[in-house]
Amino acid sequence: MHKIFAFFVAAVLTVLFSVSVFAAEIKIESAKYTGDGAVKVACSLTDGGSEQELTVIAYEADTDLTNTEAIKAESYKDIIHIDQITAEVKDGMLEFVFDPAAWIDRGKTYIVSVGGAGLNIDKMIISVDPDGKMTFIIGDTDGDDKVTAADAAYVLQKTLIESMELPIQLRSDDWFKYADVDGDGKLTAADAALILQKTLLESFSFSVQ
Ligand SMILES: [Ca+2]
Ligand SMILES: [Ca+2]
Repeated sequence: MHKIFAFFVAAVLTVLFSVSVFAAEIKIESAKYTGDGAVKVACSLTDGGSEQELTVIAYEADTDLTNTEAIKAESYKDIIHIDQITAEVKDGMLEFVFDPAAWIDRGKTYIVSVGGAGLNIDKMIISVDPDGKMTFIIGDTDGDDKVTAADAAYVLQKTLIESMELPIQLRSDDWFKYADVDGDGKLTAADAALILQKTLLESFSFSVQ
């Protein structure tokens, strides 16, 4: 009986161990050039301990693609940074700053890739400058290159809680033009309604487009 119990405990521990090793998911929430040569990255992490070993690679994207295409494309040019760091995890979030060895040019597209043992890999465009190549679709307030009901929900939330930051705010200083889809200079429920309309009717176009 004890043997069966011991086997059962071992089996449960094995499952728990493999879940804890492989279940942690990292997601880059923002990756932004600080203006003084460094890049600041914030990530959310599930199942993390108090610190996490990370592998960080940043590279110049190869082509003239959209943000999503550039991230999907495996081909890239010069690696501008490669590093292994230990980041402190607090409330499921971690932040780190790195200084790319190579100069970051405003006219190019850069991608930061973060991963580690037992972690998935997540990638994001580094926002170098609003005048640079990084652009989003009008109405895409979470910056995933698609206009969905989630974008409308974010706008509605921001009209209710002004201090709330839209995901696009973390990625572009030029965020307002993507959110104020009726172009009246204010962010209101009307903008959210129009974004929702766009998700229902593909042919619908915003007045600012
Ligand atoms: Ca979106
Ligand atoms: Ca508006």
